[in-house]
Amino acid sequence: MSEPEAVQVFIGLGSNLNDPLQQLKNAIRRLADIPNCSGLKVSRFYCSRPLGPQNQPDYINAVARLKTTLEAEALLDQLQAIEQAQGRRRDGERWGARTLDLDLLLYGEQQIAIERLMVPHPRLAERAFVLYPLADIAELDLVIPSQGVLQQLLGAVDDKYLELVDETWQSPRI
Ligand code: A4P
Ligand code: MG
Repeated sequence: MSEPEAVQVFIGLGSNLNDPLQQLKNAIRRLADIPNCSGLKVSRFYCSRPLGPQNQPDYINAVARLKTTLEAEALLDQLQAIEQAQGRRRDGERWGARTLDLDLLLYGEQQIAIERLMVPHPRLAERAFVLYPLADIAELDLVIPSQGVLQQLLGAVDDKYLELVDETWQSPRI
């Protein structure tokens, strides 16, 4: 039987608790260990003002790219296990502070709308802290199904509260 073809996926990383930059670096190492994945590529790190409740620290955000033969839900299971391993608690207010949030932003060009998984991530196009790191590692003509083309979305988003983190860390290669 032939091998299933690998799909290019993009994952959004965010943290604003317990040393956010280190949280992201630890998460990237764990992403590199997910089975049936290759081609890890990681954006630069960005500091962003919280979207949602303002009484929480600023976030560090980044985006990672993987190629995987895992189904989308199996990949989400892996992402949620990494969130758990890094002390993520889900009893806070909506959009409240978190040690680690991993969002499956894009799974190839597939659109998925089930209760536990909406892909593309529904709020991707409005978020500079997603679009800018995505543009570090994706082609600008990347199509985001039902939302548009990356370059156009970048041109329309408000980037006032986004800053690049000065960082020379080398992410693992797989
Ligand atoms: N879920 C559905 N679709 C997805 C997907 N594409 N990827 C479900 C991951 N999970 C998805 O998520 C709630 C449920 O969404 C999960 O059970 C999953 O099955 P969660 O991680 O428990 O909660 P959440 O992240 O607080 O919810 P939500 O509404 O997804 O929030 P967002 O959109 O992730 O936003 N400000 C800055 N500056 N930077 C940030 O990174 N992040 C958020 C969270 C708010 N403000 C922020 C940032
Ligand atoms: Mg989330």
